[in-house]
Amino acid sequence: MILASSCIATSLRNCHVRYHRIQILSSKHYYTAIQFKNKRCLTLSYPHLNKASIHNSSALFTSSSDTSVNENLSAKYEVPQYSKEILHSCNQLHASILLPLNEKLRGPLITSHGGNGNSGSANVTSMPFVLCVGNHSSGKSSFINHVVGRNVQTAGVAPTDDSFTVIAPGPEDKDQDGPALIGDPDMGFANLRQFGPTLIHHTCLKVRSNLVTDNFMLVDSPGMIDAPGSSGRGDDNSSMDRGYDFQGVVRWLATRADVVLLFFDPDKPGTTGETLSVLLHSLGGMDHKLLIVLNKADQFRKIHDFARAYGSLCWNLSKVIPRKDLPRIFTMCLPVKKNNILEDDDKTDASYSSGSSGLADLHHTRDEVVNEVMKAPLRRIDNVITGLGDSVHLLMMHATIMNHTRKLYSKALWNGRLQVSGTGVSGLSLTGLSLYAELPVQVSGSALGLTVAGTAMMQYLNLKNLKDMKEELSSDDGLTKAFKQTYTREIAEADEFIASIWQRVKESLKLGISAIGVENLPSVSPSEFDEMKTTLNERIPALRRKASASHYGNMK
Ligand SMILES: Nc1nc2c(ncn2[C@@H]2O[C@H](COP(=O)(O)OP(=O)(O)O)[C@@H](O)[C@H]2O)c(=O)[nH]1
Ligand SMILES: [Mg+2]
Repeated sequence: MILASSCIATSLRNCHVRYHRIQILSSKHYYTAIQFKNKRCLTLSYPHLNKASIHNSSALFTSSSDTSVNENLSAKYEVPQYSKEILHSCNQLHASILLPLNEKLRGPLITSHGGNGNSGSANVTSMPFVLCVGNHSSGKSSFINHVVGRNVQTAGVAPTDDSFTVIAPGPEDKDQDGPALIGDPDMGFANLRQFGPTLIHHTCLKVRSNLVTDNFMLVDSPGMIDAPGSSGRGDDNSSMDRGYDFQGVVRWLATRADVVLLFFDPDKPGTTGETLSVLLHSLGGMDHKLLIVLNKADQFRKIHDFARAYGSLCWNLSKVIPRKDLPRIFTMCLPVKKNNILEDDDKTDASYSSGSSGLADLHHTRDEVVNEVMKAPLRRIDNVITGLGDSVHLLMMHATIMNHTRKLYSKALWNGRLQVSGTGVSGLSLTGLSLYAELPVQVSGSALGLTVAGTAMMQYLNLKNLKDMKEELSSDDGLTKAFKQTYTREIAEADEFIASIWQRVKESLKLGISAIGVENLPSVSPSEFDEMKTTLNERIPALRRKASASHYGNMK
């Protein structure tokens, strides 16, 4: 350890880094805390390092200088040029193909521009970001401080924070309140306005300089808690307990986030109803970017405690994740600081040497989670492409069913018109015939009268029929029927994907149809459908290929 410490110290000195002290946190894996002169701490871990390789540790700092330790860490995750092109293409496709059609059909996509100024996409914030949600006091704020390498958020056992805080890198420290954050047209949070003034006053922006992470933002959220009197089961009322739709806000943020962390802790391993409810209602369908974290695992003193907490968490998760295979739970802990000095090294040797090699594993898992978080900028490319595909699927189903509804209505309309005009024409022909045959004028008069009455009756019945049809077509049952008629094959094959898209589309479809009116539904041209199909079948796969690691490898 002394050897490792002195090697790193020499390396830092050679690179002119001004540090205050170096601590080796674990003897099994080399975890190193460097405290800089400005009191900031940086924890580095080298799980694959052994005593031989530690001699060569200077390689780790080859290009380090006072400012470049942080730069090197984040440069590792810098967004390459090709991904900027992909983001640009996605935004262009979104703006040129999807948004105009979505506007025309009152579709399910968000059209008001809350995105960054030049993206043209409302689903993109100005920078990638990581969302932290979970029980109160589960370590969300501490984790954020750990990742950014600065004490930005206040951490404490009592519920310390009731706001959504966006932590963004910037040239100098600056705090802004909710109205400034949401009013900023370039940040991409403008659409949060829809959740009302209470939410706006419960958000804030903290711009901080010298963060380890300078290419993505982090969003800290109010800790979840079952207030006395609330049902805790996430029904509509408890969702509004905070004065705004908490679950809706989490869903809004999670949809746009590049990584979502859901924190639990040993005290309340999943027993907070609000957390489970958020998992069910707000984080559904986000499995690809959701990491479930059981933090503060260093607090377990006995294996039984751990087993009970882990079992309880799995049991609770299984109630809201209806799958046989539960997602991975990242069991980890954070270095607890006292007087700004990292403290968990003595625990390592004292409490974990006796049989359980736990703490080193917990640290290792924490590093895995940090690694995933650091990949947020790279994940953004995949997320944006996924988001584009998702938007096309939603809009395509919306357009297909709306088109079908329009056709059903216009068929009934023309049938009715034909019947009315048929009645009129045949009545008039009979009248004409009676005149031609020089039948008594009373006969011709009655024929004419019957024609007028019959036509009027037909028209009345026709209008009534159309009115009933309009109501039926825009009702829940009518829309479900239209869905079944248009997606017969997929339903027969029990296509879960199509079923999930339908669940998401049906409410906005109903709203769209009633806003436009069944009689005014616009038609969707074959070329518009073709554009969507080409985007789905050719353009998006091409973007995926471009974004894939192998392609990146080829490009180099
Ligand atoms: N022992 C231990 N304490 C932790 C850990 N993470 C956070 N804490 C402590 O738990 C308390 C609550 O943490 P905080 O970050 O405020 O939780 P939040 O409410 O989820 O933001 C603080 O006193 C932290 O120091 C951990 O991994 N182990
Ligand atoms: Mg907090």
